[in-house]
Amino acid sequence: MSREEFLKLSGVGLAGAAMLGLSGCGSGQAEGGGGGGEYTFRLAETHPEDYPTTQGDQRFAELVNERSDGRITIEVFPNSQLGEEASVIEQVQTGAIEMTRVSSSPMSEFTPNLGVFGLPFIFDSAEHMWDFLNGDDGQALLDGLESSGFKGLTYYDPGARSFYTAGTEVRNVEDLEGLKFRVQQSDVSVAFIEAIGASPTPMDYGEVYSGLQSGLIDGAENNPPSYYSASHYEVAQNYTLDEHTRVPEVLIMNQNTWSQLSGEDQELIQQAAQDSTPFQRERWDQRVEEDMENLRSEGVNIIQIDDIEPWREAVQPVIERFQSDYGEILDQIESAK
Ligand code: GTR
Repeated sequence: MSREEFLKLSGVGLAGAAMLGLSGCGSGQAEGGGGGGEYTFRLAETHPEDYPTTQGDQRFAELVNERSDGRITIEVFPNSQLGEEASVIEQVQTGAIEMTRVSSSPMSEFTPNLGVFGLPFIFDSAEHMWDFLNGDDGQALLDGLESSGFKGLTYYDPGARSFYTAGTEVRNVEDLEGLKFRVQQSDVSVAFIEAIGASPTPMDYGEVYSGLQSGLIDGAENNPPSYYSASHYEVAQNYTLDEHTRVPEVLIMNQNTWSQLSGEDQELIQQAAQDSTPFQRERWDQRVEEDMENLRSEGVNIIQIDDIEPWREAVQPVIERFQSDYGEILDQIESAK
């Protein structure tokens, strides 16, 4: 749903959201734990239980539960049980689901500014990305989610996305030409793949395995934990570590549900979300190491890229194309180096 459609519908949507978000939860004062009503919120997650983002969600839920003395329960639903990301985001926007952890790429269809993260090679390293996200400009982007009906709670580490292919080995940027790649559902992801002369197919994460298996697509791109945990390496054996994007994960909540909480509860939830991020980042780093090892022992053909310069040059047209949309944020990212 676009922002315009959302605003048009919000009269109805928000009333519905209020009922759904807070229904069946009872209310009343609890002792300690900040005081306030009792709530149960659902949090949708794409990944399996042992994946670092899910572990971050779980830590967030535990902290909220502890600090509210059991008044506020967050139920984490892993494995896309509540739907694929694009549909879940829409449901969080209307309030049918209260919370989710998703990638900024599909979020950019709802909050366009987040599309900047789909642009290739804008961060030099994880450190550069975190310096930006933890600074005022990164926080402002998260706060900007409010304009499309979301409360942005915190960022999680997304690692770096790289290409993987079935068949063709990609050693140079020219090797991408003519290949069909699955992309996340966002305009910027589509434009990026077009700019390198390949052909983009936006599709849900849950369909990538069968897309690779059937030959509908030649490849996809993701970080090592996703490539490994979703078993995509079984049907796409070449992994080209070009690390083209770092697309932050975001933990978000329905804005209307958020605005009905007391100030104390808001602070409690906000703080718990922020406090879950260092834990998620630690798990992330461990998991990337483990999964690179797992991929090696599965016999995946891992292709290191020694000189990334030709890749950077090849994607310049897409950076220029989005200059008018993201120029200011790109400058902020540049100055966070
Ligand atoms: C993963 C991300 C997921 C999902 C997936 C995808 O890296 O954690 O939330 O967006 O990529 O490519 O769809």
